[in-house]
Amino acid sequence: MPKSNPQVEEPDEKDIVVGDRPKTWAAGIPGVFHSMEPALDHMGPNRTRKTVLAMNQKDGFDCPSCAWPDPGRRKTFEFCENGAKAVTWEATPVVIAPEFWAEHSVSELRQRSEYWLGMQGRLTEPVYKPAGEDHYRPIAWSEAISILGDRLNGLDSPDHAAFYTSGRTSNEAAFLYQLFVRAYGTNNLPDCSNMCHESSGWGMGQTIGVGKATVTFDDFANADLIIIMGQNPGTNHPRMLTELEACKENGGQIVAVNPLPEAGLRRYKNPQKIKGIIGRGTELADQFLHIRLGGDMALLQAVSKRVLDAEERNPGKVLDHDFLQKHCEGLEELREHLSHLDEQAVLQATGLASAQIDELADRYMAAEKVIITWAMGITQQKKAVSTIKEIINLLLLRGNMGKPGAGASPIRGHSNVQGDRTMGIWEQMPPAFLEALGREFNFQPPLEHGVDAVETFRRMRDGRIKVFVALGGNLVGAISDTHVAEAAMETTDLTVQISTKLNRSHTVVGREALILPTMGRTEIDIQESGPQFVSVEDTVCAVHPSWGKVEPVSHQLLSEVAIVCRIAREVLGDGIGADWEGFEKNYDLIRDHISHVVSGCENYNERIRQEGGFILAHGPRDSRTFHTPTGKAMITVNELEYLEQPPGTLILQTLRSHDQFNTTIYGHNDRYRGIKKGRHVVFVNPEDIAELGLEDGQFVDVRGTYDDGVDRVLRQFRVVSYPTARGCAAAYYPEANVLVPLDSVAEGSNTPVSKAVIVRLEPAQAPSPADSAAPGTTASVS
Ligand SMILES: Nc1nc2c(c(=O)[nH]1)N[C@H]1C(S)=C(S)[C@@H](COP(=O)(O)OP(=O)(O)OC[C@H]3O[C@@H](n4cnc5c(=O)[nH]c(N)nc54)[C@H](O)[C@@H]3O)O[C@H]1N2
Ligand SMILES: Nc1nc2c(c(=O)[nH]1)N[C@H]1C(S)=C(S)[C@@H](COP(=O)(O)OP(=O)(O)OC[C@H]3O[C@@H](n4cnc5c(=O)[nH]c(N)nc54)[C@H](O)[C@@H]3O)O[C@H]1N2
Ligand code: SF4
Ligand SMILES: [Mo]
Repeated sequence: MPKSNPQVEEPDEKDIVVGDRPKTWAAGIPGVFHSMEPALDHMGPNRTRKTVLAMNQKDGFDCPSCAWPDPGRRKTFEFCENGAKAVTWEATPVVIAPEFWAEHSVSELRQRSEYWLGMQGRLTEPVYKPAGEDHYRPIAWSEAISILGDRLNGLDSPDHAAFYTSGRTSNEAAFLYQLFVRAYGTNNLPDCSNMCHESSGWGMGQTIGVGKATVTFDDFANADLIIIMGQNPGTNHPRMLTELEACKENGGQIVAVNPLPEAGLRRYKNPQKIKGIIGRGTELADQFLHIRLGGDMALLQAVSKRVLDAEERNPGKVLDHDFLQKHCEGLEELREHLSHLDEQAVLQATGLASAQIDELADRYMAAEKVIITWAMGITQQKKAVSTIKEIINLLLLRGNMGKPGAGASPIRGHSNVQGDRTMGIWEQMPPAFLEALGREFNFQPPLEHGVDAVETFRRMRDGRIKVFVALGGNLVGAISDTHVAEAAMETTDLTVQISTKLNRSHTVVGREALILPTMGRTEIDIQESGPQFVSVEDTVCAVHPSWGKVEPVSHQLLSEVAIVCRIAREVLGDGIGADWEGFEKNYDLIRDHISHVVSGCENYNERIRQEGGFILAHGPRDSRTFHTPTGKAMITVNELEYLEQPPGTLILQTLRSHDQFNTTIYGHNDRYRGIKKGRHVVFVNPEDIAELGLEDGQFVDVRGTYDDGVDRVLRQFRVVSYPTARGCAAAYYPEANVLVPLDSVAEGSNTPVSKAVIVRLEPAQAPSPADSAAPGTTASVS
């Protein structure tokens, strides 16, 4: 039964408790116990049982949190602590009551934190904020859809609208959404991937022809060596630890490359095993490289150089000549380029010692099957695309691609972000896809590329985007340069959010605004032809069905598919050959079209119903086939560049705590890093604290140094002495987004550089009245 808004208490940041830091192990009993607490609090045992037992099971729903895959053989509990948090956050019976909208103005909601907004419960009815008013009010679905249709059809050009997607959206909804947007006339389809693994897509696409992992689930347990770069699996992909443990048990080794000694990279207490419950668990990392932020490109080049030098000393013994000759090109150019690599520059860039790099190179050369995994520590850097190309270089040298236990593995974030791309959510889909789409639905899709996430805000700023529609997510909360982005969003005429719960993007709006509430993945979706399932793709290209299991929290909710169909009918009428009414009634009809349009998804309805779904074909992984212009994998030459750091500054990365999913804040603890009851902290190496004349626990203002006339400051953050690499610092996203300039983006992918902001720490000053914009993120634009 629905319950209404709880009294939500927010901690006073002054009461932060800083305990042991960091923890030396992840998961185990406290992890599982901790995972059950919020569920039992809100949902009661029945709903908890229905959700938790169905999660990641073959006849259940896909965990809506991260994109880590499921094993072929499932256990009774196939989830982790953070999966449980995501599911209970969504399946909560707490709902926003109709009176809420009269009680709270938009300006007042804007003063609330993400935590408070999310804790208000599920959205259940469409609401509308008319121009000139400061309150949303409930309206009928038909009225909401007709307002949106009217505004879209009233624009001078379809390119004056942008249509965002976040990565929880199902394949079916994503496919229809991009079809609608293209039939409406634009490729303006920014998505969360633009801020996430976009750099991986480019780095891999340009070298091996596919932007997706070249490994399968089973490869992790069978690798001789897994190198984990710029990723914190203990928090962000927790069940990956089980596969890392399996790798160790099979005699494999693990190397972690990270400026922070993250708990999940050190030791793992597997809650499904006795030794994880009462023992010390499994030591994970055999080698830990405490790298300086942004130093990975230099490290990779230095390892490749050592591999090439070893080959020179032992001709024929080190490189995989057969593989290189048959499948790659560019080896000589790389050899020539790296022969000039400046070791001093490498040491400066990485903060490492030569002996540490030697050790990594020796491990790499001793292993026959190597996987390199990575996430945001690599992709959100200025040189991200080149760094990923260097990962590919290193793997290719010894043929670590297209064989069991080896490969390149970007680990995706949102549970279906990869599937959404497969379905055409991209502002730059290739002509072959657009042609197939046009043929199937009898229209001419626009060919000109659309805007990505950063470009959306630039165009808003210039008055060129007037209507903004979001299928999930929280774009103003997630994008860089909060204040610049929010000011841009407020120039629009209409903002529309299709959401499960409230977040900051519902409070920073255009002249008019709509919120359209939607069902989540945990909920049973019944349409005219009967119960429906949707499908998703995980980080290793496994596509499978997802069946909701609990009663929807309100009968007024529509599924994402239904919402997209109704908008499309309103805007397009019978304009293209698409049966929008039929799609809403029976999702099989959508999948029939997916079969015809999306390459690799032939016979989709049949294959998705096979037990466990199916794995998408992948040239490099399956047959060492490379869809590049030359038909070979490209070994590339990339000019080394690393961060210059003026004296007195630190390089700041923005990252996730253990109690959040992106902009969703579940709680205020970061257990593995020893932080309780607060988020306004900046982690700094003790030697840097001393050198800067600061003290552990002191309050500081964190000031960006980017020189474009905007003063970017985070006020009143507490310095926490922490073993991060020298010269580096860390603070939580999304609060620290105020410091990341909109124009500071990765070369070639346009992804915000969220992991390398040059900052100064100054003793804290009292906040000024101009600092009122985002709660908890007092910063000002001058
Ligand atoms: N519980 C939970 N799970 C999640 C999410 C969540 O918010 N919460 N988010 C999901 C999403 S969308 C994504 S994209 C993933 C994100 O997963 P991660 O990429 O693991 O997330 P971050 O917290 O951004 O952590 C970045 C890691 O990279 C390291 N790092 C930063 N800069 C560098 C660098 O220059 N070099 C190296 N070698 N390391 C560096 C940081 O110290 C940190 O350990 O997680 C997904 N899963
Ligand atoms: N500084 C900094 N900025 C970053 C990052 C960083 O590391 N540092 N990381 C970047 C990354 S990797 C990413 S992926 C982006 C994330 O950007 P987004 O994907 O835009 O943000 P989320 O916080 O995941 O979105 C959460 C909201 O989605 C809605 N939602 C949840 N489930 C559903 C659903 O099933 N359907 C619908 N329609 N809505 C739903 C809820 O309203 C919820 O409030 O942020 C990026 N921003
Ligand atoms: S590892 Fe990721 S997908 Fe798997 S249960 Fe945990 S949060 Fe969910
Ligand atoms: Mo992400």
